[in-house]
Amino acid sequence: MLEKLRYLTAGESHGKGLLGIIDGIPASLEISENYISTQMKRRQKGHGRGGRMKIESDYPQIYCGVRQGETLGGPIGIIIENLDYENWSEIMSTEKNNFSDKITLPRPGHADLAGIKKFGFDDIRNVIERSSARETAMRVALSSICRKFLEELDIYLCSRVIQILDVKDESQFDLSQGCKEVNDIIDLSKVRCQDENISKDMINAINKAQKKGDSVGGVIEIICMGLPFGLGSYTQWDKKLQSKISESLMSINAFKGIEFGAGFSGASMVGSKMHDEIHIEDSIIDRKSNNAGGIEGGMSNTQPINIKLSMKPIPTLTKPLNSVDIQSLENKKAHKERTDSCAVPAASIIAENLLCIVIADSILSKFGGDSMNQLKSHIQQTAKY
Ligand code: EPS
Repeated sequence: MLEKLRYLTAGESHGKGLLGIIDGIPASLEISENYISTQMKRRQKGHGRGGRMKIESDYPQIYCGVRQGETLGGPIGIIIENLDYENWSEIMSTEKNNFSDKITLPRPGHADLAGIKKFGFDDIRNVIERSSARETAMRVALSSICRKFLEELDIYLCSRVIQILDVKDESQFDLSQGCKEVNDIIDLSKVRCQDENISKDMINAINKAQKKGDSVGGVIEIICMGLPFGLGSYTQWDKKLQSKISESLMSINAFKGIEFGAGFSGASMVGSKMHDEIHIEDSIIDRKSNNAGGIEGGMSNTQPINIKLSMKPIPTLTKPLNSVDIQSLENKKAHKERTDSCAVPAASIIAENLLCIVIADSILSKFGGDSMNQLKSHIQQTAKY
């Protein structure tokens, strides 16, 4: 649970647009539509995306909460128009009209079946629209304000794709050039993989699946650098940093697994190999390894936070799986419509940005401050102890 920040999104995938509000950002943080737009453009990219991203500009209009390029300390509202709405205005009209076609063939793996049962709908369109990953566009817009907040405090994040289907990049994340710089380079890869040759194999795997009417998932890795000691807490279950991060990141559509540091492989290590020995150099307490992934006892320990996340293949298949017509109760093939064959690179951007919300919230929780200057002076004061 977030402690100092609150945010909500609204909007259907093919409705008029997406709305978002974030509350709790201190005053006097410099922010612009241009800055947010850079993150929006990153989310739109990636090999395997469907036709929708060619239609949308995903321009984030800052509607309120900012004046003269700086936050005012109150809620910030953002609007993103769905440019595709003009093709869906009859189907998605908020006023009653004569449109009556229904979708009745739930896609295995999608929210469709449980969604209609939950709300008592007879039309899966009502479920598809809000359960769509389109909603993550607004979450990236809101969380990129937190990203800017972290950059002001010299905290940076980067991510990469390390697996698409069975094509794996097993190398160590090379951060020698710095987190921000590495991210700019990785953004140049169509699959956000650090290795050029493996990128090609990943692209081939996506193309092969797409040709067969199939989809693919994968694994991403995120790093966050520049954290102080003690974000999160060991004192209560819902204050542990890994709990807060998991809650946020596991809410991303299609995400099925999360690991911190050595993660599942830590289970097969003995304690003396797993735990990161502590030493002191030039008065700085440091580690030579980071199997803990930057979190010990539910708190940041100044090592980079290291997270891996697995994403399942997207459930909309152009060669659909078996399903049941919920109206006639006959066995039929599942519903199909325009889809992405792989959204793993885009998901890495979404995850990076959502992690910014949790880290920003934990910083505000530990240090407090109504303005950026107050916050910075609180951080400086604490660093003395
Ligand atoms: C998405 C918009 C959607 C999909 C994708 C994410 O556009 P459309 O449904 O019009 O093609 O590209 O949605 C899903 C993967 C999903 O499962 O719903 C976006 O803006 O990211």
